[in-house]
Amino acid sequence: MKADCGSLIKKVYEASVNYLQILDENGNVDAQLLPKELDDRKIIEMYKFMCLARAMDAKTLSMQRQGRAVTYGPLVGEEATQIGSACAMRKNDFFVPTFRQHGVYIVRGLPLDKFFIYARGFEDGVSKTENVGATPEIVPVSTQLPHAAGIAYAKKFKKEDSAVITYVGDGGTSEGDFYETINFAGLFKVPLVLIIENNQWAISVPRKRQSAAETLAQKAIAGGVPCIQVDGNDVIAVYKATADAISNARNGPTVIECVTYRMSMHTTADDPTKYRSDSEVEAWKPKDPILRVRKYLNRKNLWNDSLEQQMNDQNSKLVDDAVAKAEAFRMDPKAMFENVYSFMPDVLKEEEDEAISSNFWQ
Ligand SMILES: Cc1ncc(C[n+]2csc(CCOP(=O)(O)OP(=O)(O)O)c2C)c(N)n1
Ligand SMILES: [Mg+2]
Repeated sequence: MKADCGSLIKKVYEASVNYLQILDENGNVDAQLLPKELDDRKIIEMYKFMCLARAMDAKTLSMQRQGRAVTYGPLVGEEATQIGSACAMRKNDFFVPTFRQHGVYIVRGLPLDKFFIYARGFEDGVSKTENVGATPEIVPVSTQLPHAAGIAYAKKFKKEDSAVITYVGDGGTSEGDFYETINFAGLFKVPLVLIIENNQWAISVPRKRQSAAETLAQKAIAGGVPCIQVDGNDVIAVYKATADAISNARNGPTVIECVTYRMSMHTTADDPTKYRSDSEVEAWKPKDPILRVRKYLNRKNLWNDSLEQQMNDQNSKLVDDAVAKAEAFRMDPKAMFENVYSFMPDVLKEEEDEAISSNFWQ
């Protein structure tokens, strides 16, 4: 698109955005684009992680409805974006999430019971995320991005062989923090991979009402940052785009827009039937990220109903055991008074004493 300024004297810049899909809705793979390291074993592993993420998600939602978990942002429909990118990360890479990338944590090795402790509303669940190379989940939209760029800058400064992988929603790309991050990352060539998890909605605001940009990826171009748009429901394409960006991170940042769909509500505090049509949701169902991998594996005789049943049983047990452990967790009431002030004001000390002496926590 060009601004109308009469006769064009000379063109000073031109750009385009590539789109990557490797595994289509019918389970067909473009063999030429399939990364060599993604053998059958690795694809099955990604499939299992996606199914575990979905099982964990469904459990959390039902716990929230029973009053056993706090407000929760589901990930269903976005498994390929989360698991594909997480599986491309190396142990020494670092992950900076929003409030929705629960699936990435599982791949990074956060114990499942920790996830459910967090889902119950206790920060202990994400208090030691540095052990899995991550920051805790955060809710203020896009504020994680400058932090991620700063961490990436530190990694470059210390000459660490490590990339920082951060996430933002489609709505989050409208925030000033997003543009400032792009500018900083491009200028200082920090090892940052910024993944836009474009699930088409920012609560009740559709993608088209958020930006006139044809793609969200192209927002990177003005900051001199390479970008790509990917089928975010294709776990193989997301894996490849992320792995490529990580291997290029020592030269600078990349922005990856993953085009996916939020199949459920924004959070448990939201009712999407008030603002979006059932037909839109139905239209995305055939593009399901899990279904297409199952089609691919079935066709290659790598999967069948009995393996599926076995996996589902295992996932139910993993999730149920983790929930039991999380529900047995008792919070130390002191924890909520820590890390607030550098010294404890008298009024807070009184509240702490009262909290500790009450029976509420037993
Ligand atoms: C700075 C800020 N503004 C507003 C909100 C309220 N809020 C929470 S999530 C959200 C929408 C985010 O949409 P998107 O970035 O697309 O991410 P998604 O929820 O779809 O994953 C908003 C407006 C907030 N948490 N922080
Ligand atoms: Mg969104």
